[in-house]
Amino acid sequence: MKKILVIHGPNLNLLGTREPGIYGHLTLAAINQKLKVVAKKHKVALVIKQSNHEGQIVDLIGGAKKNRFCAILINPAAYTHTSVAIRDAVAACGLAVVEVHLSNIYARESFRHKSLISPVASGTILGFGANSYVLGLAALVDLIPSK
Ligand code: CA2
Repeated sequence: MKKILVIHGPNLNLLGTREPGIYGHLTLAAINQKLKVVAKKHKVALVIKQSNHEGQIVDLIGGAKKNRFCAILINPAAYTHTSVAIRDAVAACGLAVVEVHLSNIYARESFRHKSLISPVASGTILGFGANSYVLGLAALVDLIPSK
């Protein structure tokens, strides 16, 4: 079965506990559950990680191909706007990568208007709450090479 790596960036472990007006009421566990349902439908396996540490996220992305993942779904969270290291890891990983965001970053503070990741991602889906992940995973499944 094809394996997809899902990476949740910093502070996404706090979902559902604070700022529901921006990020919704669902916890990260609830979003992961939704993703597992979609993955089952598409007959792909998911490995889901959350990290608050930039270097750890770089290592996950950098090791993905060697660890036999065929694609990556990532919400880089605040690192979206700051991390050249994560951008370089995405650009170098040799896999399809879909970037997702719960909120519409372009409708928020100006410091969130720039994503360093979008130019090197296969595509970006944002602004649909937890559904961004669901849509992103479906789009990613379509990008996976069939062999
Ligand atoms: O909209 C998104 O998915 C973001 O990636 C979420 C990040 C934010 O820095 C990006 O600009 C957009 C923040 C994730 C932290 O989420 C929290 C949830 C509850 C309480 C505090 C933070």
